[in-house]
Amino acid sequence: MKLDVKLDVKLDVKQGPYRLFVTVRMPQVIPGWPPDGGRMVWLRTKEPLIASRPMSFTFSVENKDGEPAIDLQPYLGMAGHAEFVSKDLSVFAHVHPAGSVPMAALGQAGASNESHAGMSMALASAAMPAKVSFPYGFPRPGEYRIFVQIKRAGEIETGVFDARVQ
Ligand SMILES: [Cu+2]
Repeated sequence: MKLDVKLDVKLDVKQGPYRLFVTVRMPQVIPGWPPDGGRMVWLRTKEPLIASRPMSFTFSVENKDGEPAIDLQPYLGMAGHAEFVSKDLSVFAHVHPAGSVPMAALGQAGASNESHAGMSMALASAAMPAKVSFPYGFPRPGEYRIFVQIKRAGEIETGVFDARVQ
């Protein structure tokens, strides 16, 4: 699905770089998009989110039947990209998953040694995992929004999640 968003914005601002955030509200599931009408789920425990503590944020990508999606692809060389943004926009963190995408998933043939080559062969037929985890620690309490971007079957999918941090 392609979404055309046109903005007509008049700003009375001083010279300098600005960052414009646009929130587009869409239903959780759009028929035909993502490819099979799946969704992204934040796998979080009931534990509260505490500021100044390193945490891991794991998101699961499901197909329309609620099963792990098998069509994930690397997006800009990563399994996913996440932005952690505070409501007052004073915090903006772009985070990548811990660890790296399997070499085979990145399509990097020609490994430098034999064991690597064997591993790549074994992984070549394996799909990207349907879960992606990001390490992050909120700098201070407050309301945050988490944007998670992954690629499925050639389409970029963005999950949006709200977080209240204590
Ligand atoms: Cu990124």
